[in-house]
Amino acid sequence: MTPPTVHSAAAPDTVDSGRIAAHLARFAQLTEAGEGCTRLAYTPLEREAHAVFTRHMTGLGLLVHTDPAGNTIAELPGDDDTLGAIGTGSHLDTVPHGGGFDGIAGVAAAMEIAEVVARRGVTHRRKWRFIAFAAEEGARFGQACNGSRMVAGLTGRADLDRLVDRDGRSMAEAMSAVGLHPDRIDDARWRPEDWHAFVELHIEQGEVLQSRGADIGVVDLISGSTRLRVAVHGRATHSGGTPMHLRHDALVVAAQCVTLGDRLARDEKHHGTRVTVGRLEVEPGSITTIPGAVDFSVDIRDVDTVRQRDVARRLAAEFDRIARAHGTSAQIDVLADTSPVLLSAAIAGQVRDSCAALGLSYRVLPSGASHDAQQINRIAPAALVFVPSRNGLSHAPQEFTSAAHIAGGSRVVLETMIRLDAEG
Ligand code: HGY
Ligand code: MN
Ligand code: MN
Repeated sequence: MTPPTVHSAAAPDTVDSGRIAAHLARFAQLTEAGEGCTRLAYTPLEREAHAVFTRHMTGLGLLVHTDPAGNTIAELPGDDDTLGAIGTGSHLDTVPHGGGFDGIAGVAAAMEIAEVVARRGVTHRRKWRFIAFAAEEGARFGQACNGSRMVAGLTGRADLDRLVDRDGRSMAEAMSAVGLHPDRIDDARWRPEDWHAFVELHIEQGEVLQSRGADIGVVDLISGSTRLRVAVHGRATHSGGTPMHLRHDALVVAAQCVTLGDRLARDEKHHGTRVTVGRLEVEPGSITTIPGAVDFSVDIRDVDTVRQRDVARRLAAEFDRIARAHGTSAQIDVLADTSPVLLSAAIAGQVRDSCAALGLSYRVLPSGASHDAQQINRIAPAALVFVPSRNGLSHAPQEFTSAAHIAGGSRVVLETMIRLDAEG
C-alpha cells in the first residue's frame, strides 16, 4: 500500500476516532469495583494507567519518562533544539465512581495526536511533549491538580505531608507507596524558558456546548477554588433521654452551615459563585444517639478572585457563630486555594482559527472546573479546548463524551500545535 502523502503538516483528518475509543476502553478497565470509574490519585491503578500511556508512547518511538511527582512525559524531538517546546495532555486519575472521560479524553487525544505525528512523519521545529499528569483530582487529598502544581512550583515538599486522605495517609506516603519520590519533586519543576505553549483537551463538564450545538469550547477563564474542611464537635448522648434545650447536636450545626453556603451562593451578588458540600460524615451515626461530631468539606468556586476569598472568610465566620450558638465548636481548615486564571488570548485565537480551518463550530466560555492547564499557565501560555459532555454530567458514572467529539477536539489541538510550532 503506498504511504499516504505527507503534507508539511499532518492533514488533521488523519485523527482516528476508533483508536481514541480503544484508548478510552483500555483505561476504563483500570478501576476499583462499583459503579463508574474509581482510579484515585497516587494509587496502583493510577500508576497502571500511566504504564498503559508509557507503553503506547514508547511503541511510537517517543522518549518517555516519569518524573518524581508521577507525571509521565513523552517527547518527540524537534528540528531546532533551541526553540521552546509545545505540549498537550491531561490526567488519568478519577473521582470515586466518576466517569471514563474526565481527564482521560485529553490523554487519549494526546496519544492519538502523537500517533498521527509519529506515523505520518509530520515535520516540526519544536519539541512536542505529550503529558499524563498525576493526581489531578482533589477527591482523595482535597487539593486538585497536584502533579501539575508540582511542575509549576505551586506545591512543595511540606505540602505533601500536610495533605492527607480520609484514612490519615499523607500524599507523601501515598506517593512513596506507589514507587514515586516525594523528596525529589523539585527535580520535576518545569523551566519557563524551556516552553513555548501548552494546549489541553478536556470534556466540558457542563452543558453549554450541547445546548448551543457547538462542537468545541474555547476556554477564556478557569474558575478558582477554595476548599475547606470543617470539623464540628458537639456532645453525643441519648436521643431519648436528652431534652431539646440540653443538646449540642453537631449535625444540626452542620445542616445550618450547608444551607447557609447554598443560600449565599444563590443571592444576586454571587452570580458566578458556587458552593458545594460534597462530603459529610456523622459520628457515631447511630439512630438513637445525638450526633457528637460531623466532618464535612466545602468547595467554593468563583471566577472572581476577591469574591471567592470573601465567601470563604464569611462562611468560616458564620460557621463559627452557628457552632457557638449550639454550644459546639467548629475547627475550619483551608485544604486548598487556587486563583481563577485568565488563559492566553493569543493561543485561544490560534484555537479559534483552527476550528475555522477545520469547519468546526465553537463557543468561547469559562470553565467552572479546575484543570492542569490552569497550573501550567504559570510556566507557559496555555489553552483549554472543551468537547461536549452529554447532558452536562460529570464526576458521575453517567459522564459521556463521544469518541467522534474527542476526535474533533483532537484535530483542533493538532492543528493548533502545528500553528504554534511555526511561530517565532
Ligand atoms: O475539581 C475539579 O474541578 C476538577 O475536576 N479537578
Ligand atoms: Mn479533569
Ligand atoms: Mn475532575
